[in-house]
This record gives sequence, C-alpha cells and structure tokens, in this order.
Amino acid sequence: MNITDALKRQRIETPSWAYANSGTRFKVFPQEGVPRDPYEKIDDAAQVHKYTGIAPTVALHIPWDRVEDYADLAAYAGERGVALGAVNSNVFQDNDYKLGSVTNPDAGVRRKATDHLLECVDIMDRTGSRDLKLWFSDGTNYPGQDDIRTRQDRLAAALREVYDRLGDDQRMLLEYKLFEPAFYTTDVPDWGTAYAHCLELGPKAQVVIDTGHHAPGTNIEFIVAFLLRAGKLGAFDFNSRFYADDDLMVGAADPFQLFRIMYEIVRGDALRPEAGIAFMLDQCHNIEAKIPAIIRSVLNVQEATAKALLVDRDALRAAQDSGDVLSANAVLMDAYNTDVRPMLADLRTELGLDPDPVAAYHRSGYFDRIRTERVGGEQAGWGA
Ligand code: AOS
Ligand code: ZN
Ligand code: ZN
Repeated sequence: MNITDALKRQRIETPSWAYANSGTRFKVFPQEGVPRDPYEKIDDAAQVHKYTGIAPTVALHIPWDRVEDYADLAAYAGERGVALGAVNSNVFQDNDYKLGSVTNPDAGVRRKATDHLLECVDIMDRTGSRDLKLWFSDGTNYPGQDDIRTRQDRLAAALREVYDRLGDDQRMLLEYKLFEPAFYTTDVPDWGTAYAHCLELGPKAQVVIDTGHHAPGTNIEFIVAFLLRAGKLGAFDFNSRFYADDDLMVGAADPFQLFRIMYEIVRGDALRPEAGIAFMLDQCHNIEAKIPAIIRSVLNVQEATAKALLVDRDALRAAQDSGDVLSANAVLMDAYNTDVRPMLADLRTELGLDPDPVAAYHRSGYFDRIRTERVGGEQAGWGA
C-alpha cells in the first residue's frame, strides 16, 4: 500500500476525559465551554474528527461517563459521525480502595472492584465497544505492607473472572505503570508483568503501552517491537512526558521517540485497523485550550506516522544486512528529517478537509458557541 492510502486509513481514538476540566493535585484551572455531560464530550470529539478526518472514536471512562442509556449515547455518537471506543474502568477513586482494588487484602473490596470491571463489560455490550481498558492503581507504599506475591495471585484471579466474561469480539487491554499512586510496589508496574498476565489469560488479553508510564530513558520502541512480534500489543495511550506521567500532548516532548515508535508499527504492519491496535490518546489539557490541543495531538501522531511510512525499508534492510551502521542510521534520519506537512495538507484537501485543521476549527465559531451555551462544565475526575 502506498503512503497516502495508509495515512487515509489511520485511526486515532480520543479520550472523553481530555475534553473535561483537569489539573494536578495542586489546582484545577477551569476553562470556558467545557462539556457538562458525556453527550457534550462526544460533541467535542466529533469536532476533532470533523477537522482531522482520522479520529472517529472516543473512549469512555466509567463512572465519569455514566449515563442512563448507553445505547442512546452510542446512537447519539453515531448521529455526530463518531462511535464509542474503549471503555476505561475506574477502581482507583473510591475510599474502599485505599489498600488496593483487585489486590486488596479484604475479599469484600476485591469483590466490589471485580464487579465494577464486570459492569464495564455489560456497558461494552450496550455501546458496542470492543475493548475494556484496565489500569490499576494498586500497590503498596512501604516494605512489608502486604505480600507482593499474594497480590499477584489476587490480580490473576480477578483478571481471569473478567476475561471469562468477555464476549467473542471483546478484548481486555491491560495497562502498566511504573509507579504512582503507589510508591514502593505497583502490582502491574511494567510491560513484562502485563505481558505475563495476558499470556496466561489467553488471546483476548493484550497489553496497553501508555507512553508516559516508564522510567526515564526507557526504549519504548523496543517494547513495541517485542509485543508486536509476540502478538500481544493491544493499544497505545499516547501522551508526552518530561518527568513522569505528565499526560502532555503527544509529540510535544519527544517527536523523535514518537517517530521511532511509529516506525516499529509500520515495520510490524500494524498501522492498518485490521491489525487490531487501538491508537488512543490519554492526555489532560490543564492550561491549554482543549479541542485545539487534541486536534494538534492527532496531527502530531499523523506526522510521525507519515515520516515512519517514508522510511526506505529496502535501503534500510540493505544497509543493515551489510552491517553499514552509518548508512542504516542515515536512512532512518532522512525520513525523520523530511517535512511532511505539505504532503499532509494535500492529503486533507484530497479528502475534502481543510488543510489546516486547527485554523479551521478556530474559524468555525464552535468555541464561541460552547463558551456561551455551556456553563458549569465537568471536571474529568482527577489529574488523569
Ligand atoms: C493512569 O495513569 C492511566 O494512564 C490510565 O490510562 C487512566 O485510567 C486514564 O488516564 C483514565 O482512566
Ligand atoms: Zn493511560
Ligand atoms: Zn497515566
């Protein structure tokens, strides 16, 4: 497939919580015009898709996006030209979870947490979502606080119960994170732990790579290559980090890393939607305008992808096979250093989109409308 065809078929999912107010534990700065309910988050997601043409799904978060009728929410999304994507569970915001959710020493709390995950699968049945995304804040703060190995047993038992509840076309995506909110042990701290659990569970369990969830200097593209080879990469949570789980705009901190990640995706033939990788954003726009930031983020992924597609794979392979280190590196850098913006502007024009999506959004008057119509917008729930 040629580069423009591959780019036309690319899909990126935006997160409902990125449209809502968010902040750090120090302060949430409210913005004008933020959505007051899940329906308005979908309205905003539809704007991102309208101007980029490649963001047709929006991820939900339960309970932040709890509604009476999920089928109605799905129908509403459809009317606006988007669809509901992954369902994100939340077993980190209840007082009962102080010592953990599915790994809590108290069997009653474990039951409550697992029931929430099962409820999320019920919701997926109604929204038509394929993916259940699991992130656990579970862990301990002090050596000796709880038995590390027993917590793995509890985690495995809960995951098994939820896995067995999945429908034929549904998947479980297990996300890992190095630390935070737990600071001594985290029960799913890295891709190896997530991979081992997914392997034990079966083919419907896959790993999520959140780009902000690693130690500084971690080679994320290696993880991408490894998991793709093993058939265990299910999704990305894209964002940027300078320090820890910063949740800044993807491509802002390290566009070269994003390119290297997307190159492994292209190399693994995993860009096409049928490959089953969900390319999601997991970001919070605490001080910048949200909708334009999300549009920009989608474009940043698209630019990195275009550069990855430009890599001359034959020349690269030849240089690699002949052990020509400098030429191999030069092939990759040639692609990375290409300005793909004119090509992407042409692609948008060909698709009937404005060549400059952010400018088109600003010109549309949408923000003026929502800032007057929406008073008292929602907070996402926490700093995400
Ligand atoms: C938390 O740090 C994670 O990145 C999760 O993906 C989280 O669940 C998400 O930000 C919203 O639920
Ligand atoms: Zn995430
Ligand atoms: Zn995170």
